[in-house]
Formats: sequence, C-alpha cells, structure tokens
Amino acid sequence: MAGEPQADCLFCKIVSGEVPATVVRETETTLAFRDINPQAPTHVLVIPKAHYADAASLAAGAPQLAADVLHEAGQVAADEKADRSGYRIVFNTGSGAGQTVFHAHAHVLGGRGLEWPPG
Ligand code: IU
Repeated sequence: MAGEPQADCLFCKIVSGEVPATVVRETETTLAFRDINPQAPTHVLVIPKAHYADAASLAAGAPQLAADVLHEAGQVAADEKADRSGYRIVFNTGSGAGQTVFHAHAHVLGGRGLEWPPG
C-alpha cells in the first residue's frame, strides 16, 4: 500500500535503522543523509520516511509530504552553504533517467559548478 514500508527497499531500511547512513537532518516525516557515492562536495539525499516509489507517486499520493521533502532540501543546501553559489535538486524518475532506488528521493547537489544540460 502507498506509504507503507517495503521489506525489500533500501531506503525503508535506512529509515528503520536496519541499514546505516550518515544522517544530516531529520524531521517527523523526512530524513536527509549523505549519498554513499557523492557526485559533488555536497551530495545529500532527502527522502520521505513513508515509502513512495518516485517523486510523481509522492506528489500525487501525499502532496504535503512532497512539500516537506522540498523544504528540507532547501534547508540542507543552506546548512551546507551550497545556497551561496547555487545548487541543484534532482529527482531521477524511472530507470531511463538513472533512478536505481525506487523510494522517492531528492538529490541535493552543490559545492561545485554544475553543467547544464545534465548528462
Ligand atoms: P538514484 O537517483 O536512484 O540513482 O539515486 C540513488 C542514490 O542512492 C545513488 O546516488 C547512490 O549512490 C545512493 N545510495 C546510497 O546513498 N546508499 C546506499 O546504500 C545505496 C545507494 I545501494
């Protein structure tokens, strides 16, 4: 069911504490932790604690929670001072766009120049 923890989901396991992560922010509804394979000096993932497969499912099923994730992404950028020179919030959606973990997550990337368009 939408929002329920999934036994085979890596990010649900990070939420439950079964899998460790370097947490940088936490709210009642969201968790933010460092990406294990950082692509920029700041590379933090912000997730809803509830399970939604991707950003579109999250926005459709729980719009306030989607807003919480975006709010926290902005807070991460400010905490990391990435907001001074600009940063990017990315939701890879679908395997063709590079999504590998099917629990909605915002990548917050900053701390270096970012090319456009992305690869
Ligand atoms: P993607 O947009 O689904 O490709 O992003 C998944 C990210 O999760 C990716 O950047 C991985 O490096 C990251 N990640 C992680 O932080 N911790 C893990 O244990 C695993 C993946 I597996």
